[in-house]
Amino acid sequence: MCASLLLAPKKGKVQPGAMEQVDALLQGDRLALARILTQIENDIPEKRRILDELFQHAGNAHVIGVTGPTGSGKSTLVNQLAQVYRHPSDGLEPARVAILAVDPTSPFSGGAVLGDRVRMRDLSGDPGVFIRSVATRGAMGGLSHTAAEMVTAIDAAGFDVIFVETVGVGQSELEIARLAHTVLLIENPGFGDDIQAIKAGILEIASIIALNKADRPGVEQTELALRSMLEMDPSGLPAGHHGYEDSTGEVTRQKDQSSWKVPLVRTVAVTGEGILNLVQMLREHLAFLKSSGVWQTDQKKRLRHDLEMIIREVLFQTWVARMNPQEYDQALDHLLDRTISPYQLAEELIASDYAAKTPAIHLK
Ligand SMILES: Nc1nc2c(ncn2[C@@H]2O[C@H](COP(=O)(O)OP(=O)(O)OP(=O)(O)O)[C@@H](O)[C@H]2O)c(=O)[nH]1
Ligand SMILES: [Mg+2]
Repeated sequence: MCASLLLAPKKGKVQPGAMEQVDALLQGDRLALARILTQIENDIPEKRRILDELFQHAGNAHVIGVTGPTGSGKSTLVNQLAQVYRHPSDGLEPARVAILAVDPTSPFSGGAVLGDRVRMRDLSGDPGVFIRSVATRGAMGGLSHTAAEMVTAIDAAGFDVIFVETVGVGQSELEIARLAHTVLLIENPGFGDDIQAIKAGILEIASIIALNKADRPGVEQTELALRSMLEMDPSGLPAGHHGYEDSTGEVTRQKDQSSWKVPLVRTVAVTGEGILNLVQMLREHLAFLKSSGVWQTDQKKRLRHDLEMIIREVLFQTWVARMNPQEYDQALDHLLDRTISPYQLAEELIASDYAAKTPAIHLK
């Protein structure tokens, strides 16, 4: 069976003129971008072709993952950062900015509503800003899959900076580390008394830490605590090396020989204090990625990961297509009564399937 058939999404309605939409997107048509993002979300049959087409135009945007606890000020901060990128005071060209809010917290939590209202007020009407939210939690493939495809589309549409905002729960940090070039971690004062409150491993993925709500009490203690945690990163590597899943499925850390020292910036997102400094750090991180070659090696690792996910899927689907469902079900019964272990069964099934063509595959 051919790979493109195997990979074709099966659900969703065929939209007319998908390729015309791609052309319009590449010409900078915002409506076309919005439509294509919806098509990606809905997993329409032409999604594959659309993404194939967009791929060659992507790879230029600076993708900044913004993560941190609920209500820590991510939306307010991203809003402020976007303003600075749009209206740089230092003679730089204004950047085109997109914001992708992944799984925005329930409107009932309050924070999201306010943050988003402020965002709409300050940024709406600016053609150089594109804002979109996406709910992916619980969906097949998780955050990274749909969000990564959406980022590719936004990137191809010519945005220079893409903020991807996610609440720091579950696996989302690891996923954001895989998707983003720069991970901006937002923390707030007040956890200094309880250092355990900071999630294990979270500092490892941070490129920059913003200590937001620095107008609140406890900021000195929290800053000290965070700084000492950065110093004693247990892996022995400096923080700022993104975690990602390699081809063996193991989460490893990128060793990039970097000299990047994770900066900690105090911010007050509601007043804009510290924002210029934070933008400066984001720009410095981008310059560091480019000059050190990490940008290139990271990209290659990310693409390799994507490729291997696809290959796994194709191989698996090919194998499933060749299986006799009754035999497969019987084999599962042997597992159930524990007369064979999953490793042994996998080895047997693979060996019998490929016996005619290939030597038996031995799983480690
Ligand atoms: N005092 C103070 N309040 C802030 C600051 N930054 C944000 N806030 C407030 O904190 C609340 C939450 O802000 P959001 O920007 O919505 O936070 P968020 O992290 O995006 O929230 P979720 O998306 O719900 O996780 C809002 O009431 C903001 O006005 C700050 O620096 N100082
Ligand atoms: Mg938010």
